[in-house]
Amino acid sequence: MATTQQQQQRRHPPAPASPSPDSDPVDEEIAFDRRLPGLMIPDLFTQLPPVRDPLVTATSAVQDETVDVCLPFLAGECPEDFEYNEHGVPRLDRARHVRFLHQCLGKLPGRFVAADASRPWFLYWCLSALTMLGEDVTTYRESVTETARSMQNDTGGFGGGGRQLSHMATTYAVVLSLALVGGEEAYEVVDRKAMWRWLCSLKQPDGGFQVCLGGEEDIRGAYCAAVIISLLRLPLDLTPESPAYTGDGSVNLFTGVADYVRRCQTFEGGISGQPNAEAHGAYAFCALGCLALLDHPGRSIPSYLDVPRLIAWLSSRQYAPEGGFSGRTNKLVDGCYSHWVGGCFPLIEACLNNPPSSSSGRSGSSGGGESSTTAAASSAAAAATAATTTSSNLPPADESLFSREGLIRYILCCCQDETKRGGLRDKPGKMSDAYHSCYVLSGLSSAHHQWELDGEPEKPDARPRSNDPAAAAAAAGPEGPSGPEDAEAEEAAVWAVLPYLDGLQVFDNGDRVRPIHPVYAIPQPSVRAIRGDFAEREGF
Ligand code: FPP
Ligand code: K
Repeated sequence: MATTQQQQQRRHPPAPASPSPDSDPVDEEIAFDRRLPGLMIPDLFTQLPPVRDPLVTATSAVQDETVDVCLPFLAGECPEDFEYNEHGVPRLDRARHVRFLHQCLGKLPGRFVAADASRPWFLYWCLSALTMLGEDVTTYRESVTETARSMQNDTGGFGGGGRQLSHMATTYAVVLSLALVGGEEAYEVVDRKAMWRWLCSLKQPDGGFQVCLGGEEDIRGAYCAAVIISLLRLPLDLTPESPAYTGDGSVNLFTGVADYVRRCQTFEGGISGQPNAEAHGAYAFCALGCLALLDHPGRSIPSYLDVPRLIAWLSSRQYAPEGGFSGRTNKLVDGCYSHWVGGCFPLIEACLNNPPSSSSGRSGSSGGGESSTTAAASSAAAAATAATTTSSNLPPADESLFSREGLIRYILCCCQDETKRGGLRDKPGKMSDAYHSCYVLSGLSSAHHQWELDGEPEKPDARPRSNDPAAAAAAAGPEGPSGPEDAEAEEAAVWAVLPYLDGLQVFDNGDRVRPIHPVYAIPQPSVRAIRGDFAEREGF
């Protein structure tokens, strides 16, 4: 543990001496922590920021406490059985995390009765985390398929368990879980026609979605609906029973969604759950994911959001010395925001670096790529992109828009449970759980990879672009590299992934986790498989 003197030193770092004319400029720039010989850890991650607000409040006090619990982990000082590399970064403890996650999929202790309605979430969190760790989750196919079946309602959608009301979040979690275990028997559980009717009943005249019948309308509803519609390739037409139905074919499931998302951007630049509420990182991810499904994200994101202000807000979520992200202004870092906030950056980077070619407009289909596109769908898609700002109007992201090193340090140093228990967590002192394991690893995956967008699916360069075949294979996962034959011509954008190789790599090569699709948050091959399966079906 850090001594009190060391902690004092950190709290009041000595004022940097003004550089003497003959001092080495390189030395000034890279000031490694000299108190821990052998470990190369920049001061940024071992000291308090040089500028501090002297006003002490409840908020600043908990922030200081958080830094105090994180610093020893970041400085390579504890716990003793963490094996730190020369950068002061511990290994990813795969074996323990895998064991923890398998346990979470088994029988849980009685106190988990409070989480009964979240059972679909436990499936998704564990299956997704295991997949990112390289585990084969098809062994769960049968049990997940049967569990999902028991959660489905005849009136469409999935509840948190048998005889529970269908909810957008539990339905999203079940659909993703079925996609993760994969296979026709899993996909076939979904009653797509009932699902479509149920989604229509949740669609609101202002463009958004309620999360359940008579429930609240928020941006989670919009994102979950877009993911479900896209993965299951549901038609966009509205049923006459839908609250948003107009009768003249001018409105469909995607109409007004982008505008609803626009209304959720706040004065801070971040995104709130509903218009006129507080910006929160979880909703920023929902906003970007949702827009990315409505059209090529290089068009839809800059058309509906003030991207520079959003980037400023997202960047302000990353703290030093912790390196991790907070969910909102004046709150604490939490490992789960590695995904909710960290997962926004690859999406934005891809948009800025691969703007859609101005000539290639929409091909007339929904961005969700649904196959039975109707005239209404096309007109909604056109309406969704009526304002056509593209990312070509914004400067490219020449460098990473966030500190990948900082996030990786926070995750590997502070978010791994250091006991035999395993699993990943919010911050030191908190218990690991399935939710944090999933989203900490999702964030790690975002830090480990970079995504590129190709708006013209027919082009033969949709495969991972890398001169290093091993790196390309690693990025593609065990299913092998994605060839152009996988590109779905009706998708608004084709995503390609590369391992992120720029800058200093502080983690060990074997610790790179599998990539997940930046929008669906499951591996790209799983997305292709389920969408490919439903593409072949006529109607329902
Ligand atoms: C604040 O919690 C948290 C929120 C306001 C939103 C949380 C929502 C999600 C994590 C996921 C939504 C997305 C989908 C797809 C369902 P807090 O006050 O405990 O935490 P904080 O202090 O870090 O803000
Ligand atoms: K929290």
